[in-house]
Amino acid sequence: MFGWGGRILRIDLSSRKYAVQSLDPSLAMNFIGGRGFAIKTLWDELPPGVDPLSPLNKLILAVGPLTALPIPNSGKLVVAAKSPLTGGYGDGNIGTWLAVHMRRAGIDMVIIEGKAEKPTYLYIENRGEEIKVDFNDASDLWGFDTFTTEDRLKKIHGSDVGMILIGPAGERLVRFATVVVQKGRSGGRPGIGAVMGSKNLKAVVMRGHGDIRVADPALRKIGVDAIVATKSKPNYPFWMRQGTTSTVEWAQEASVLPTYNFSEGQFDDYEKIGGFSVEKNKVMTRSCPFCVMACGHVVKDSEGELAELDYENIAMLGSNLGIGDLAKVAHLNRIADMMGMDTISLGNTMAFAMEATERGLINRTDGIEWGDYKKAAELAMDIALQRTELGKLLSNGVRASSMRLGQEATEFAMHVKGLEISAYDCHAAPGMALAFSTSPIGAHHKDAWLISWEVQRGRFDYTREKVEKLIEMQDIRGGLFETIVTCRFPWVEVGLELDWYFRLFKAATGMDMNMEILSTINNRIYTLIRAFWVREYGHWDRAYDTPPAKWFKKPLTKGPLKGAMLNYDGYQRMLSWYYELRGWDERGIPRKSTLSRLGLGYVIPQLGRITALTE
Ligand code: PTT
Repeated sequence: MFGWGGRILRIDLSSRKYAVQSLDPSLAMNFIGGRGFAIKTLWDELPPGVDPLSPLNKLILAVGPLTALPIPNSGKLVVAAKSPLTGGYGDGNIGTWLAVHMRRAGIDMVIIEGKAEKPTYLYIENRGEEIKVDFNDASDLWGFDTFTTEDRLKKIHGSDVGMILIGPAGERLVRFATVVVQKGRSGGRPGIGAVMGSKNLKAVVMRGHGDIRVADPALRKIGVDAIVATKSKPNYPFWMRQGTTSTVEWAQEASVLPTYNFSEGQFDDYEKIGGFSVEKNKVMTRSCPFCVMACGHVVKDSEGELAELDYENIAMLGSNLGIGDLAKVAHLNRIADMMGMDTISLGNTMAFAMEATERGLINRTDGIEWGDYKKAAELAMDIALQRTELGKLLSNGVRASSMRLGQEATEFAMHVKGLEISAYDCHAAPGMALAFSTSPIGAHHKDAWLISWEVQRGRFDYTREKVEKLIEMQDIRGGLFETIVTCRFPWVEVGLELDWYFRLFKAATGMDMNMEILSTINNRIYTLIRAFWVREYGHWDRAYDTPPAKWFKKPLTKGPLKGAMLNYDGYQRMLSWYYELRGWDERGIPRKSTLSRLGLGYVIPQLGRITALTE
């Protein structure tokens, strides 16, 4: 089989044993790779209702058939597990040399199970067909931040290895701890770093040797042509100047820049933290392996140290907290990277604490005021290290924190399914609100960035057309980029045509790919992920697919869209269309007929035990 390495590496940390298994070709045909492999494995292998922080949870590292090939931006890896933040399916897509080394070693997926007796890091290397895994003592690394840990591991194993690792937040089971590498690549928003921490696993380091076999040697030429095409796109030069950070100015103009815990869509000091400010202060850029569109813009933070910024980080740690100073925002970003925490969730939880303080739900001495940067920096460290009661509380994320503070707090806890919302205010964007609410991991924008299309096409409409567009986007982002496992930026940011990916897929695997195939595969993946959520929650409710009360009840008070808020009935109408188009019933549970049609008949007995399934 061309395109895939054909091997799965299974590692048991409890017994310190490992085994190499053959990749089942039907897994590749039906699920392609990356997220598809992850959900199939988690569905098949996790005991239903398992505690995500127990040894029974599994950490999945999965590449896809286009990962690490000589094509635009291919150095990506899917990291997945049952999420300790949401209790459902969780994944992230991180740029790392580990992805490249997995491909060189002919490994499509690593499944890590059990729990090491003491802090451990894995060193994996292949010699031809043989794969060797060393279980190394990580006691000396435990407690160190991600930057120091990376430097130390490189000193031991050489700077050309691939790795992912966790910081103190992952070790201390912060529910939104991520895996980090390259001093600014961070992945696995739904607490994949905490899953590593719960397994006493500090890092996975790999060196792979070998060639990646493809069906057609013409792939190299198509790949180079695709790189040239990417670089020739009209907005490529501007992208290289500002990357995602130019979204600050766009979001301000469109009134969607999250401000004061998603209460407003505009921020008075937006220019100070915008793309032009980043451009002016930039000292270098950083990127993932094989990237031609470096998106990590590095500036000096308020302490004079280097910190990498993206739009999400700026908005969530800047305007959403009322902080209008780029160097200060960069410092908060640096803390998150070093501790190994997700910036989006960190910004959300701190904004939640600010609003709770304002409303008197947290007393002012313990709490934090809008824009208080000094306290925000202390609080960020406190969340990572859990030194105070407030730090401990917030380390569980906004859903759990709000439930402790009472009903009023749940109305301004900005999450869907427990995952904190990423950086787009949806008071006047029902389509984007639906995108957040139907994202397979909780409120992340990665599966559908509908907002710019929606702003252009009529943001106050609640139409079926919007839902159809959302599904198309989810099928491309989820079905293609999360399964072939390459970066979506060439397509979404500079407009590299999808056809390039279909041609590359054919050259790598010998198999056809088009929108129709893609849509079936993504429907299969989305439906299996939905079945997983229903199984793990033990029931389902439309409320889980509905955004927070604030956007329905508390209108924008400033700017050109003053007075705007979401309409509940209109939103629910769109949600019903969404379910219908996915083949799920009115409760959001996959229909029996859909499961059978997608080849997921094996799901029916388990789901049927939880609830009566609709035909
Ligand atoms: C992603 C999420 C994002 S999405 C951002 S900024 W973005 C935040 N970045 C963080 C960071 O930095 N430090 C930190 N401590 N936490 C952070 N949390 C946030 O994490 C990222 C790029 C980006 S930058 C995006 S959109 C694209 N995402 C892709 C994706 O999801 N799939 C895909 N096939 N291609 C993608 N390409 C782009 O990659 P998560 P990364 Mg990330 C400092 O992982 O869990 O999905 O969270 O992985 O290597 O940093 O690449 O404006």
